[in-house]
Amino acid sequence: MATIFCINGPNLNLLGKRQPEVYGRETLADVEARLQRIAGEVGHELRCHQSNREYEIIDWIHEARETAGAILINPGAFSHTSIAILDALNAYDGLVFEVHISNIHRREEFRHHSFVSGRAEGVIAGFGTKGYDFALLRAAEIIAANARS
Ligand code: DHK
Repeated sequence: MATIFCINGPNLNLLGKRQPEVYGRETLADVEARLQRIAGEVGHELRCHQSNREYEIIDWIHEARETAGAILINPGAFSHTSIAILDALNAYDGLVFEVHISNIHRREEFRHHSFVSGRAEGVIAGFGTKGYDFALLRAAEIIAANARS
């Protein structure tokens, strides 16, 4: 059994309430409950965090260095600005999956580039909150394959 972190960045605490036409009507609690169920089914421990503060996200990535086999991360707007989050992920040896609820490539140009993408094993955008499920299942698949080899 591995530990997997799910880290959500700024404004994702308002999921379900802000711009539902972009981010949907599910709350973060709804999404995290579903992810916990999926993690249980595939036999992993999931730890979910959300913060509007860049340093807290960095601290959780540092904590993952000692404890987690994979990080699922939606850095929110920090995707487009934060070299510090990229540096923290570069100091982490496990799997990284980047999730965006919306299709950032169909939105404003400033959302098209993410500093995190070059570090991630996989990037998912535009699948709504289902993107977290896919990222979690893919992380579990790679963890299982690595354990076999
Ligand atoms: C979430 C945000 O808060 C935005 O700042 C990003 C991302 C897109 C998402 O689609 O989940 O640009």
